[in-house]
Order: sequence, then structure tokens, then C-alpha cells
Amino acid sequence: TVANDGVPADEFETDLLRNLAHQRGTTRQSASAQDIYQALALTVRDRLVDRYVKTAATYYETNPRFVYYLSAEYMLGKQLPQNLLYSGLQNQARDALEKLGLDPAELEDLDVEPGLGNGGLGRLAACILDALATEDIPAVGYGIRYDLGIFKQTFEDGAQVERPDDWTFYGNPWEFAAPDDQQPVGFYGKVEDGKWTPDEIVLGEPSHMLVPGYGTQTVNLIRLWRARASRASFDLSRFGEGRYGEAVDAIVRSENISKVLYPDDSTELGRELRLKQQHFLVTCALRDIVRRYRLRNTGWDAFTEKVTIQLNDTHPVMAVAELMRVLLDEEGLDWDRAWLIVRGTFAYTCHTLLPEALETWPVALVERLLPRHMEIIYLINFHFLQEVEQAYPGDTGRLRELSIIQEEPERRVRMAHLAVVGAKAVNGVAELHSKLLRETTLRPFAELWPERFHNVTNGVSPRRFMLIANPRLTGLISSRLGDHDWLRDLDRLSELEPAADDSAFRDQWREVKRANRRDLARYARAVTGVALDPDAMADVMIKRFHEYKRQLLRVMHVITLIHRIRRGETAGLVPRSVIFGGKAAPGYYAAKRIMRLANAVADVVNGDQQLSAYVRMAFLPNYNVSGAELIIPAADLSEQISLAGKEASGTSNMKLALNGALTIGTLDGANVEIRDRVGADNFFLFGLDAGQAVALKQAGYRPRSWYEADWELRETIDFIATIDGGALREVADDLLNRDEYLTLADYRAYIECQDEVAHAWEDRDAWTRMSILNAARSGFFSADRTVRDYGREIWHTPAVPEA
Ligand code: 26Y
Repeated sequence: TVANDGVPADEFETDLLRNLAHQRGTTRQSASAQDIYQALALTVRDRLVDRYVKTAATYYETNPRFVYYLSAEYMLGKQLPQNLLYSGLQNQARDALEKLGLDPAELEDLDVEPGLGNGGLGRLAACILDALATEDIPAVGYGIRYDLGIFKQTFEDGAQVERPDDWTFYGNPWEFAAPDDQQPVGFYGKVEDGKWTPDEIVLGEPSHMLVPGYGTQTVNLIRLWRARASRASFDLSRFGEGRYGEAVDAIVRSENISKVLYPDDSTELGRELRLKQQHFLVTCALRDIVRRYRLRNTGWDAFTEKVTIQLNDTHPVMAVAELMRVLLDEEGLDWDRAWLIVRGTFAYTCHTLLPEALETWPVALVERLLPRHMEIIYLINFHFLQEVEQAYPGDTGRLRELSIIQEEPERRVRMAHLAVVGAKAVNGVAELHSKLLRETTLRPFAELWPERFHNVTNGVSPRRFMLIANPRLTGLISSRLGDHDWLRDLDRLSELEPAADDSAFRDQWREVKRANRRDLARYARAVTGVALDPDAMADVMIKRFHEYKRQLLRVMHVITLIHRIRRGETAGLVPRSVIFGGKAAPGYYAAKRIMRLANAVADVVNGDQQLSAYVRMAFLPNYNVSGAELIIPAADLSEQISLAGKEASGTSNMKLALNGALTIGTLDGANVEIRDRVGADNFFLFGLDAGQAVALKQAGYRPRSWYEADWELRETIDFIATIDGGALREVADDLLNRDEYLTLADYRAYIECQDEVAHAWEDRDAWTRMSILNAARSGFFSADRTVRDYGREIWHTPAVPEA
């Protein structure tokens, strides 16, 4: 059950008014909405701090093993609704606000979500922190407090326009800054006798936010670092000469390190500032980890027993070299001892299969920016290659493919190799992904050290994506299961299975979906002007825009429908709301072209009565965690249509299945496991599998022959070539000449599968049954289970509940 602090409403009201006075310096009469919001947030925060203090005391007392999660990204979502719920203050707050004549929804609008991530990887980090606290596992998340989060997306003439996300403009009531705890971070300079003298020092200033667990007293922390100029960098001589601008330049340069999140979810090659960000995060985090270790331990013997550091992709992998540097240069340990500690501390999660997304840094850049780290990486590589030579005597091919240094066409540091060499465990994020990592991307490493490789299938927070996002469905499920406890024990969703055969329950389930679609329609109308029909099937594709994810295939189905409707072939069609959400990297031209196409096709269908009887299309701008919370509960159909072998896992697939959407998808990422669990009969499978996709490419794929062989496909591509007076002809040309992601090869299978979907939707009762079974059988995809898997296989962390 929800923990309830048992605070009477008038006490909450007193605290709120006190915070309004003492923290905002204002009165009820002259308070702005922002004042009230901030006072409310502080009132909730105060209660969580009390819990945090107790958690910290328990941890201090028991001196447990900690998980330190290092991630360049966190997509936390709004804090107010979550913290109200987790603190058990929801009712008191509602009553107090009502008494004061205030509207909770209006105040929630003022709560800004910290968009400190790009997509799946960033949101996964947030789900994992939520689950760690919920499972009572001692943990701290480390990240960067970007001034500007992921850009805000709008559309102008159908094209994406990016605007800065100044998320702390009015101040962030959820964080505690500690400017007295700044850590120096060095850059550039020279190395003499293994001692590094940096040329530039930037300060890392931490601030922390509280990460409460659900249904437990545990409150953990996330510690985010921002860059501050050291006083030395304020160049007084220039200032004295009246050259104020130049004096300020150095400050700006330092503080730029945490200025902005890189808005790319695939490689942004060789950007010096990005490498600076990574080194900055890693240095600050390690300094903090060592400080915390020393609170209760002396010497280094217990370090690997007390500390485990999870690296979220390669972004924080410089930590391997930095910890070596600290142990060798600052602590005076010898190489072998230091290396044993490092190798016993880190674990690495890989989130991709695309070779082009594996980070590498030019040796020349690392040498210049981090000269001592470069030396250490060479030494690590030297020792490692000796080990390889022993395992494969005389095999220079092995040495070349395993080496941390890539030689051709330019010398580069392969961060994934450094990660595997420096970690005790490596994991992929879904069964298929982990298997393909072992067989392809990291194959030589898996052959050398098979025992180091694991799978930990991703999961999502049931609190964020069911309880908070979908209170109607959560209420219905709780009424059936008899309590709320399933939100901490998601396997209990299986108890819903019998309800799939209960027609009264199905009616209620369908009513919930309809009410959620109605909410979504209201929102879509407000932001796009498109009027969706709440009775139409909500057919949803929400994820970053990427060619491999094949939003284009989704649009091609809509174009096919356009032609069929115009020809009068409407038998078997069902009304659909085709909903898109997602951002494209600002420099990703091909993805942006596909967005423009989606918007152009939306204009065609929405502006035509005959067409919009069957299809309406809304591209909801600025998809983020809050957008997900609105769209997912309404969804009937979940589009998971990436080319097989490209999507490491996917997580919207899990969120949607848990909320009763049926999946139309390929055998990619976690789709495979979703289908295994919900049953093949309750999942719309189509398309090439990963092996077939590779084979087709190897055999010499000619998209044009697919175009020639299928007249309906031809009509679809010709439509793309001519829409808007040929403005998007490049999309069609690219499909015909390249089609890197085999869209044409999967087109026919996809269309036929969508026909089956429409047919299934016509038997609404059978559909509802499948919908219930999808939710009932998806409990595995809780992030709590993910965290337990990490705990068992990799971290070996016992839970430390409050005494
Ligand atoms: C190198 C830098 C530009 C970069 C920045 C962000 C590279 C990658 C990323 C983000 C990657 C990402 O979000 N990957 C996704 O991670 C999810 C969680 O594991 C997976 O579900 C999803 O398949 C994968 O694409």
C-alpha cells in the first residue's frame, strides 16, 4: 500500500503556508502561481528529506555494498506527481489546496520535467534508479546537470524546429546544490614521470535530488554535476586592462561543459566538448565515490566489496582510466593491485548493435585533452594484448581486432573495448541483443572471456507508466487484484488472466481505454488542431526518429490506405488514429525528411472527409516523458517495426504492452521476449528476422526489384515522390537506390499484417481479451525485475531496508 505519513491536512496546509512565507518570502494574497507551486514542491520535499535522513543513517550504520550508476543521461519525468504519490501526501495536498482555493492540475503544469536525456537510454537510467530505491538497494546515480536539456520540438510547415529547453528558468525546487563541495577537474597540460599537471582546472559543483522508492521508506540520491569556473580562470590581468570580454571568456569556456545535452542518440563524432563532458562526469563521480567509501572504510582492501559501478553505455567509460590514475598517481598503488581493483569495480551495459554507434575518440584528441589518461590506456592495452598473445600465440589478426586502439584509417580509442577490458561484467539489454553482441559486435571478446558476458533484459517503472500515467487502469487492476501491492511485484499481474474471460471486466477495461483516448484526443486537438475520434483505434508509434526504427514504413502503410480508400476498397478497414511522437537529432537530415513526410501525409488525410472517416493522423510535438504518460494509456496498437537486428531492446514496447496495447512488430530487441510471454496469438508478427535481414543484404539487395514486383508498393513510392510538388522526392529516391533498412522488403508483410490487425479490431471483445492478456503477461518487464537481475548476476547487492 501507499505509505501514508499520516499528516493531517491542516498540518500540510500550515507547512505550505510556512514555506510560502519563509522560502518564497511572500503572502497568500500576493503569491504568484509559481510561488505556490514552489512552496508546494518544498513542502513535499521536506517530508522526503526526513525519510532520506533515515535512509542515510541506516546505510551509515550497516556500511553496505553500494551500486553507483554512472550515466550521461537521465530522463526523470515530472517530480511533483511522483513525489506526492511516493510520500503518501497526495490526499493531504489535495485537501489543503482545495481549502486554499487552488487547482492541483494548474500547479502540476508548472512542474517542469528535467529532460536530461535523449531517449531510451536516459529513461532507462531513471527507471533503474526508481527500481533500486523501491528494492531498498543502496545506490547513487551520477550524472550531469545540463543547463539546457533535450531541445523543445515544434513544427513549422511540417519541419522540426528546435528551441532551447531552459528547464531551470524559474529555479528547480527539487534539488539541493552544494557549492561548498566543488571538485577540481583537470584538462590539457603535460605529464612528467607519470605525474599530470593540467593546464586548465574546472570545478564540478554537485547538486542532488531525492529518489524515493515506492511503498518503502528508502530514499536514495541522484547527484548531478555542473561546471563552474575556478577563480583562477577569471583572468584578472585582462580585467585590469579593461578587457572585460576576454576575462569573461575563460569563465564561459569552463561553464560550457555542462551547458547543453548533446541531442544525438547515435554517434556525434569526435566532439571535444563531449569528451570533456564525459571526463568531467567521471572525475566528479569517482571523487565522490571514494569520499563516500572512506566515510566507513580505510585502505583499499574492501573497495571492490563495497563499491560496484555500473557504466551506462560507453559515455562514462573514461572512468576506467580515471580510477587507475587515482589509484596509481594519487594513492601510490602499484599497477597490478590497482588493476585488480578496477577490474573488480566496473560493469558495463551496452545499448546498441550498430557499429557506427560504438564510441571512439581520436588518439590525438585524448592525448591533448587527457595526456595521463592516454598513457594509462596505452598501458592497459599493453598488458591486455600480452594476455591475448598468450591465448592466441602469433595471431596478429586477433590482436588487431581486440586492441583498445584502432589503427586504421586513423588512430582512435575504442571505448567499448576499454569497457570490456576494464569491467568484471558486460551485458546487453535484451536476450536477442545480448546474443548478437556475443556473436557479432563483441564476438572476439566473448570468445576470449565468455564468462564475462550476461544478459539483463530492460524493464520500465510500473509506477511511472501505470500508476502515474494510467490511474484508471491501475484502479481497475487494483480492484480486481484486491490491493495496490502488485505495483511493487509486477508478476502479480498474472492474477488478471482469468479476468480476460469475464465479460463485465472486459467492458470496464474497454471503458478505461476509451476514456484515455478521449483525454488524448482533447490534448491532440489543443496542440495540433487535429480532431481524433475517441472510438477509433489508437495506433501509436512513439520513439526517437531513426531510419532503422522505420517510421517511414508506418507512413507507407497510411499512404497505402489513402489509395485503397480513394479506390473505394474500404471493406475490412477500421477507423484509426495514427499517432506519432518523437524527436530527430537536429543534424539528422534523413530522419527530418521522414518527419516532413509524416506531417505532409497527415495534412492529406486530416483535410479530406472521405479519408478521415478511416484515418486521422496526429504528430504530437515535443514527445517527452509527460507526453508518454498521456499517449501510452490510450494506445490500442503499439508499432515496434524496426529492422530486425537493429533495435537493442526498445522500452516503449514494454510500456505499451503493460497498458494493454497489442504489438505489431518484428522479431527485434525485446519484442521477441514480449511475444514469448504474451503468446504468439496475442501479438502481430511480421517481417524478416535478424538472420534473414543479414542474408538478404549479403545476397545483394536491390530495392528497385521489389518496387517493380509490387504495384501497390509502386503506387506508394510514387506518391512520396510527388507529394507537395515533389518536395520529398529524396525520400523515394533513397528507398529505390539504397533502402539501407530493407523497408521495401518488409512492406508487403507489414501491410498484410496491418490488414489482420484491422480484422482483429472488428471483434472488439476478442481484442479486449488480448489486450488484458498483454497486460497480465507483461509483469516481467518491470524495472524492479531488471534491478533484481543485475543484483543477482552482476552487483551481488543485498537489500538494506530501513530498520
Ligand atoms: C554517443 C552519443 C551521441 C550517444 C548518446 C545517446 C549515443 C547513444 C545514445 C542513446 C542511445 C539509446 O537511447 N539507446 C537505446 O537504449 C535503450 C535502453 O537500453 C534501448 O531500449 C534502445 O533499443 C536503444 O536504442
